[in-house]
Amino acid sequence: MQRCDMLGALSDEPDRLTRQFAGDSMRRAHEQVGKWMQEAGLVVRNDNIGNLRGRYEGTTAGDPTLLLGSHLDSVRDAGKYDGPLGVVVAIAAVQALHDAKRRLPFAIEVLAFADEEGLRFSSTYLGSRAVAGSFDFADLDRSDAKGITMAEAIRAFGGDPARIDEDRWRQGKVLGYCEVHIEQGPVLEARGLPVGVVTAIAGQARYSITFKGEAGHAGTVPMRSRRDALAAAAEFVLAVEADALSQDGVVATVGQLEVEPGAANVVPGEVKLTLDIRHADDEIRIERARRILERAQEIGKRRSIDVVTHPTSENPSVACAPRLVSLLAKAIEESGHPVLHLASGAGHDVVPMSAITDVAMLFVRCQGGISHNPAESVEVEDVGVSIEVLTRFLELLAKA
Ligand code: HGY
Ligand code: MN
Ligand code: MN
Repeated sequence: MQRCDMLGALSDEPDRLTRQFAGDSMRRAHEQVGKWMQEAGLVVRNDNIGNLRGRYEGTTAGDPTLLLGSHLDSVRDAGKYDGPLGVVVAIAAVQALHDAKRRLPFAIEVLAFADEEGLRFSSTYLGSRAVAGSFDFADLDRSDAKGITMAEAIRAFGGDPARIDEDRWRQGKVLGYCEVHIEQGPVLEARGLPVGVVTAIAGQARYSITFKGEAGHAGTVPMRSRRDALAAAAEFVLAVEADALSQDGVVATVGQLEVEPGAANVVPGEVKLTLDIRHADDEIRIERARRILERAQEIGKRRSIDVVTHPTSENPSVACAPRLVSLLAKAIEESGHPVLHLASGAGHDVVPMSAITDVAMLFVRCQGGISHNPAESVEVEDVGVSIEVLTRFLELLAKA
């Protein structure tokens, strides 16, 4: 808990927790987590994209590897457990082996991923994509809000964009990737359970949509002849909400909206907004996205507003591996807790990692299901259960 508090104080902004990819606070987080990794007997290295990796060898060289970890980057004004909890719990499980001078019949690599949230470059999973070999090199040309390209940011951080391909996993057989993460939802709390096993991760697609109207004088342009970009965007935001409410299991969010020129006495000429749409079933998600984007065009046409849609990321839904899910479930039973299987609406680094290995997740109860919000919180007892379950999971895997 103290470690999450310490990481929660490492921010790019003075009065709230925002830790972006390849920024100064990420560098300080690496220094801190690197120390904890070394104390736990992990051999630490930074890779080219900016992940922090710690390796704990197995009994025999050439043993397969179990991957653990989560992400160290955050959203804006974040809670302090989304990501870091999974990293510190993984380190704690290895620390227990190290303290007992024990090695397992597999190596363990703890991956502290560089960019799960995509805050800085509207990307997703930069760090885990680099490890999984699905990094999109075109992303290196993306610029952040200050006009710094991803390639420049990586170099400034001490990484090397030209060698990201070397981050791809090449160290032999992988037994799986298992991530501990707060649930970020209300289910465990509603059921009175400390932890749960994840069955699948919902697919998600994100878009940047621009509404181009005509700026004008707020006092003189008659209402009927306006091409008000914000009025069109506002109608769209409500249409998104209505459409998502009409289909079970769909969640759709307009999280960012920028108005230009943004003056009280100017009819808005242009609005740029984001759309995030998700569903456990990819077919349904794709169909809803098509309908919602069609609505944007309809609204634009009726209001003589140009609507330009630009997909920024898309990730399919991913099923966790039954073999690992049942080992996690057994570990929970052995810890004396009922087993609940639940799906994840939130995306996680297991999504790209599922391309190279079996994946599994252990969810930890969080108060009110609140996340992506500084009020995010967990109980120390539940964190204790998650460390015990992960430790038992390692033992079960060693015997499997
Ligand atoms: O948005 C998500 O699902 C994750 O927190 N990046
Ligand atoms: Mn997360
Ligand atoms: Mn998150």
